[in-house]
Amino acid sequence: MEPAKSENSTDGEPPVPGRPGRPAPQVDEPTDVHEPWPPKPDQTGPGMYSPTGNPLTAERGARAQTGAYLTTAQGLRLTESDHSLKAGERGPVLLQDHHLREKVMQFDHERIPERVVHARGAAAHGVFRGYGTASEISKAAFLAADVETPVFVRFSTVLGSRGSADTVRDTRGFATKFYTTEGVFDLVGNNIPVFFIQDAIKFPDVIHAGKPHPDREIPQAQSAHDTFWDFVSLHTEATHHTIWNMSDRAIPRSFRMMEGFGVHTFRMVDARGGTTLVKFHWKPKAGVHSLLWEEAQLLGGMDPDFHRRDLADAIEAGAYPEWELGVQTFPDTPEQTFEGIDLLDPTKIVPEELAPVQPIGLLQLNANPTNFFAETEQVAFHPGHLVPGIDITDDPLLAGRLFSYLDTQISRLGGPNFPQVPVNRTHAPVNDMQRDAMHQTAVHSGVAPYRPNSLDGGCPFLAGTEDHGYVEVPVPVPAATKVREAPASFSDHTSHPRRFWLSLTPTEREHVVAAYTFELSKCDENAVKERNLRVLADIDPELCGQVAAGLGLPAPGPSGPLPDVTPSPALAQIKGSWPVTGRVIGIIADDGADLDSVRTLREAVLDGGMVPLVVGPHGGRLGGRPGGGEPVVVQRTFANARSVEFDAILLAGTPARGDDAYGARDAKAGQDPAAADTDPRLLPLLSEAYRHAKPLGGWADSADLLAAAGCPPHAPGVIVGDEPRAVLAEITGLLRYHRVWDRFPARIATG
Ligand code: HDE
Repeated sequence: MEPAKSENSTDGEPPVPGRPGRPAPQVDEPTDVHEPWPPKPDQTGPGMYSPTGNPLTAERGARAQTGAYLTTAQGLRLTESDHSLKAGERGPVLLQDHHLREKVMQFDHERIPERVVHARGAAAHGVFRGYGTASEISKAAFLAADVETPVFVRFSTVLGSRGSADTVRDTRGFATKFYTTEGVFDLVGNNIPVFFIQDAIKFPDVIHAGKPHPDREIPQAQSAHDTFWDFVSLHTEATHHTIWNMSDRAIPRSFRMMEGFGVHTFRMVDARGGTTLVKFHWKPKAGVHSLLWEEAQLLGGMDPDFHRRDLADAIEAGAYPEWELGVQTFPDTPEQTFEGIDLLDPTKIVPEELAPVQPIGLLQLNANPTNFFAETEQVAFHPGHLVPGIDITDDPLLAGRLFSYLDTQISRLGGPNFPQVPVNRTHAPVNDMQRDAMHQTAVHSGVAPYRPNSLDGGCPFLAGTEDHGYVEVPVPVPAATKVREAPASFSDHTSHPRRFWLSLTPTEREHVVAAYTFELSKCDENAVKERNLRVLADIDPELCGQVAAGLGLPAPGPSGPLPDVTPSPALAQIKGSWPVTGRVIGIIADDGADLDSVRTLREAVLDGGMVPLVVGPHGGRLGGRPGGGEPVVVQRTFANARSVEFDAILLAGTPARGDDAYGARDAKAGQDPAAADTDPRLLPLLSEAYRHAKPLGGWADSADLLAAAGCPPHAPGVIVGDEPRAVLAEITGLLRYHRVWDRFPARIATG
């Protein structure tokens, strides 16, 4: 039935400037007033997901937006929604206003408890394709060659609340839900391969120490405070994870440029029942890259959603992020050690040089969530969601997690029926005989939800292994006495952090020193600083000495001989060259620039799989004068752009000075006279990018502006040429190394 003429189409009604979820209007505002749109396909209910991750089919009967009219939750069409029902225009509001009560009641309960850890996150749908290389060691169906499995991946920070900034120094969560044909498999990992503690019973302690202080609830999303450093210095098994957190790994450039790790050792089971111990690794195709600390801090203020935006923008632009899943494999011996490293200790790694990571499949993220709450917030991961071919080990940290992740959903998602939330639903058939409970949405039929039964013909039936039934590996449990103790190997807390330190390049080590110095300087208690220096002294005297110097405290000596370890070059980040897909290029131009070349360049950047952002002196469009060719749309202005948004910056000449532009005069005060002919708002933008070792390029008369900003045209990574495409080609070549590392000549990476 055609909807009746809407109130929106009444003459004199204010114009409707486009609607959420509709294509942006192609005309300048105000837009034409129009009839209500029919519902979009994805407004008919929570969707299932196709192997490519896109919302595909609507579930019949699911309740969501299913009509053009505004209704109550009961489907009653409403004629008015802006005023409460009152006894006269100025009279009291009537309790009988069912619409007001329903609307406010729903609103009062819109929030659910945020996750106790990993509250802040961003997610995407995608697809995983098995290479088949794992099939010799695991019978998991989704690992077989060319099998495509839909996935949902959520990235997160650990300590901050839901509204905290993305670029804080913290571990990042990397949790993947594989909707396999044999049930859901969750790989709930982090971007750091080790953890602070070896036993789950310490988890509340480490998190209480890291979270804001309970009296004032500050600081937010930080480890730079007394309680964190108090705990980690008293509990030195945290040292390895802590040094990773003080490295650049804890301030990633992008979720797309992080490694992921399963942390614990898992057990794979082949079709004949043979077992292999494995550690999972996600390797980003874009390489592992980080922000500089100053960038991370600036972004925390100017774009607290930087990582969330980056992920969504890249996917929307078609620059789909990819990771290879790999495994390190170890023989499943009774000792469960490899080259002397205890595989059950989650504070230890096995260097890749000793056990190479073998690729077993490819993950691609290719669709953004349709609704943040329904998907990203309500997704519930659990390390105990396993499939045939993958089993757990006796890592005591993992054991506690197997309890925690189910338990936490009871208060977070309000009961045990969270597997029915669309994003949590398995794509395999479910016949579980679970019934009732809060938020039950299924209508189960039959009278015999128990086993054995005869009334339902004995159905559902138990599966054999040949029917993909899950069988725990019959691992022998040694005769033992109950104790609250850890094995002796768990007490080595220094050799692995020392290996990490020794494996970094000089530039990365300098960042580690700066991070420790910054964080410890934020502690008020001298005793806490001094105890941490003693921990550092047992890792490396140089590290300890430099941090102590920064704190203005004496450097203690090591408590004993330093462990003799071999560095693992695989741990360093500054090495190799990488694809530039999804990198963001700022193009600075003004109305007088050669806009044809700006347009050509924009296209070239897009063709290279990167994202161009035109930065102009004002919003709207550049050019558009008669005979001046097509105008160019501006995405950022000189007043609102900061260098931290860009991986590289290009200049289409030197923009004219905007004396009368907003803010220009203030910014100019105190500038070098050499800068007099340039727009002063660009100087900090360029000098900041230069300081952060980003490639800078330009053509036309851009050398003037670069020089004024302190970026000499012949300095490393500053490219000035005549032909924009040639300049772009050189800049792209530099971007493959992430930064122009030569700008730190004293600290050039040797690793
Ligand atoms: Fe978690 N962790 N964790 N964790 N964890 C949670 O589960 C917990 C640990 C990790 O995007 C919680 O649903 C305990 C290691 C990620 O939804 C909670 C212990 C690793 C996420 C929980 C650990 C992780 C969580 C909070 C020590 C890396 C976010 C909400 C025994 C291998 C998942 C929730 C998402 C979330 C408990 C240690 C990764 C409370 C008890 C080690 C990526 O259940």
